[in-house]
Amino acid sequence: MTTINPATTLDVEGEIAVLTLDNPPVNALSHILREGVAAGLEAAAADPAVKAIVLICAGRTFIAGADIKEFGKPIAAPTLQDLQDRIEALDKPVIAALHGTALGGGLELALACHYRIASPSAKVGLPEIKLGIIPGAGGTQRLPRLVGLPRALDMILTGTPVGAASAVTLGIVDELAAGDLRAEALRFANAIVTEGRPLRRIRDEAQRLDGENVDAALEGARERHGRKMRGYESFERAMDAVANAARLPFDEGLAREREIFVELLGGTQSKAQRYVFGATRAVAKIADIPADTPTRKIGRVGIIGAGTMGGGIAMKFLSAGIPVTIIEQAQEALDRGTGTIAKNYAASVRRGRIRAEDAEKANALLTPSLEFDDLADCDLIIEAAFEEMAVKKEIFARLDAIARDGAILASNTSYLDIDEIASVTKRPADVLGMHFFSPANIMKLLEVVRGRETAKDVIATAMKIGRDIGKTAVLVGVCHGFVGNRMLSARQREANKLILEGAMPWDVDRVLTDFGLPMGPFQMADLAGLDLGWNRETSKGETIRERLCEADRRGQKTSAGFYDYDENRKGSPSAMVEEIILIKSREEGFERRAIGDDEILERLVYPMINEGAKILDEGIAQRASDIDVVWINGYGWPVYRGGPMFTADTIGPDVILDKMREFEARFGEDFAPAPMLERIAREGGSFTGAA
Ligand code: 3H9
Repeated sequence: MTTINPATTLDVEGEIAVLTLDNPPVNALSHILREGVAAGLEAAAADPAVKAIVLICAGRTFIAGADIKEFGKPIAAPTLQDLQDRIEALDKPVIAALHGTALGGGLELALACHYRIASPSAKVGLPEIKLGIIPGAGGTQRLPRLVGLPRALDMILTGTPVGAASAVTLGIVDELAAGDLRAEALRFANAIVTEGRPLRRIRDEAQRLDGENVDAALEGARERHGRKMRGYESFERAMDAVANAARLPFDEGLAREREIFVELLGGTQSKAQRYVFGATRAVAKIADIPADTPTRKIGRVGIIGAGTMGGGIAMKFLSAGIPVTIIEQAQEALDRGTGTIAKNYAASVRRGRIRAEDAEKANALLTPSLEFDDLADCDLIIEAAFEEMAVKKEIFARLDAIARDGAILASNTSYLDIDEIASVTKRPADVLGMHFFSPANIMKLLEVVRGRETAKDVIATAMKIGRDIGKTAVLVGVCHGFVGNRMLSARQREANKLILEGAMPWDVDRVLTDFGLPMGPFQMADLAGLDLGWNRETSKGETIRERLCEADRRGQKTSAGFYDYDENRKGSPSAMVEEIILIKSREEGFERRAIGDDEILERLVYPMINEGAKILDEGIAQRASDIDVVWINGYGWPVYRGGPMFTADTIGPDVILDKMREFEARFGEDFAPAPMLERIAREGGSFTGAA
């Protein structure tokens, strides 16, 4: 065995040279690896005894792509394209042996090889679009030559990898390895040599694209993926690049791809998306709780409350194979809750999202009960009852009496003080918040709320179990509304003022959806129901919302709220709502004025950023990027804008500060700048250090 460099070794077995790459954790194509591949290829090419070369990786995966950490820096030779050129110029076959995830530049390198063999569990894909770029090493040109335009568009526009078996069917991979990958790759390489198989160069295989209807393929892809990718610059650019595979000779298509790649890589969207990639991984790291902190075993979960929230939370655990005891106070509510869970699973089976036997397995793990005492054997108990402190306190006092020693007691409260809830127990170290977002079986975000006395292993366990059930868990501190809802309140306050001053709900919502959010505050309110916490008997009709409820406009469920809804739940502006707003405006003494889109956006977003600065200053969030992860995963902040704090950095903290001061002079203390915003603006710094 020859060591080529710390990341590369070369072995010759009979007539086959095996080049093994080892660059943990994911074999990213860093400079050291590129150098190793170049030198290894050269040595194998020069050795007359070698008839074929196998390219294989050590560790958990084949090359997972270019090294994201090298982006934005000058790329030192040899480049990935240099390596591909060398492989394609060789007169000995090169076989890529794939396992784990062969992604991005990793798959592109494999596509420049003459043959590919893969472990059955391997996945291959071009996920560049998720980083706001397109494949930059021939992926948009070689993949369509193998699989045709529609399929290549699907893979490149969604970034979703395909499994090895599909990759064989599609022609991306030549063979599945029946056993040990290295041994199988050697066998395959020997067969290629013995049979004298040709040196396949995908770049020369244009026949698949002959006669493809390019426009129809693009139109189809736009229909399938366009809505989800609204606002992403990389989408149309990726379509262009792939279309070039059919429209231009290989080298011209490759050159265009490169131009587009470089342009996108230098843009704000890609910067934001790459920042989010890092931010999403950073949330797991907690300053005073090392990664190796022991966690508690969670064998059974208890859930108090079988409403929409409790049921959704239960489904996440059941789907992960964790038994759940769910309790309610009345049989009817319990039946309704378990019925909804069963119905949701049935719908997922119908839509092909899960297999029938998995749904059955999940349903079988659910134990419904009316007995509080049945929670006694649970390791984690999540309270998802009515959002009122007295109710929570009563429940936690009862839990304290029956829960087993070491059980974790969590509240799903969205606003309330965890320390106050914990204070009614004799075990505040075992108490914390686990704030799920509705619908809990779908939304990715989980805010893990750390109380004053919460034990470190309790936090570590909650963060881990969150990840185990597929959530993005973010650690936050105690305050009214934690990170997400506290910032949302700042936005809501301004939205309510804007409609009194002169805007209409649909103006406000449109500005935010144009910005890239899935919906605005009034659409969101209609969806959640305007009567949350409203009571007809005690309603004083003081707010617009109360007046809408009194008019039985209680949101989407009554087909009327801030909007009128048709049978497809499509909302349209309502003359009645306009009237109600105009009356209320007059009563409050507002002289209505035209409010421009810029002002609407600044009035909604800047106070959120200001609140984010306070949250950071108070240590409620560990880092600015955690706030961004909350907003992306809990509220649909567009990834291509990187979250509110990254957005703040792209606008410029000084610009935001000036505007806040102007608004403060015009509209009062709601706009008083946070000390941290002032400090960062003064120092010319940034919140995230990444924009
Ligand atoms: C590209 O290839 C461009 C080309 O077309 C053109 C070039 C000219 N680089 O996710 P994990 C780190 S674009 C550097 O927790 P998992 C990651 O930050 C690239 N580092 O593990 C983390 O570090 P830390 C196209 C990377 O098992 C650690 O590895 N490729 C890279 O859950 C573990 O990661 C992609 O977009 C990278 N490329 O998932 C693939 N990838 O421990 C991106 C990961 O310090 N990667 N790291 O936080 C992934 O999708 C997942 O990481 C993967 C493993 C599925 C591979």
